[in-house]
Amino acid sequence: MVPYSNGRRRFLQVVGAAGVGMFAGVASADETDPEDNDVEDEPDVVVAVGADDELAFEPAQLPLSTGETVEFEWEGDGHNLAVTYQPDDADWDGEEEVQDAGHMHTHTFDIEGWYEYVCEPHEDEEMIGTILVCDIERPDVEEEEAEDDDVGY
Ligand SMILES: [Cu+2]
Repeated sequence: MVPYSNGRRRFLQVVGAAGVGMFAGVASADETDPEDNDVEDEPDVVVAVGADDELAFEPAQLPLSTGETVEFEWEGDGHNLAVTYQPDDADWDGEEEVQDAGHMHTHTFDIEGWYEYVCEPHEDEEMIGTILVCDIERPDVEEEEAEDDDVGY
């Protein structure tokens, strides 16, 4: 998984931030989207959809351990999430309808493999995301100082 080492460091930072957000969410416990009431788990990772008016998913490349839950949070208007590739036995529907800021879509990735998705209104602007789900334990990088090499994803 060497090609993903940078992504994984970044991923761990995202998870840390998500953890803090989750805690705040529990404290206030007020935002419940009725459309997402089949959520099985608290999210492990949050992916921003169209943050800062960028036509992008952030992070756009996401390594996951099998069984982790991702919450996609619309931070800009006019985006959808069409799944263009996933493993044969996976059943991710994505979010076909174009949605605006504030919308959330949650999915738990139980099937190992490679996933690709696009925002159809902005596919030409390369608003594309990929997720690699594999059954590898997340390494404990607590004392490993992440070198801040700027890989411009
Ligand atoms: Cu878009």
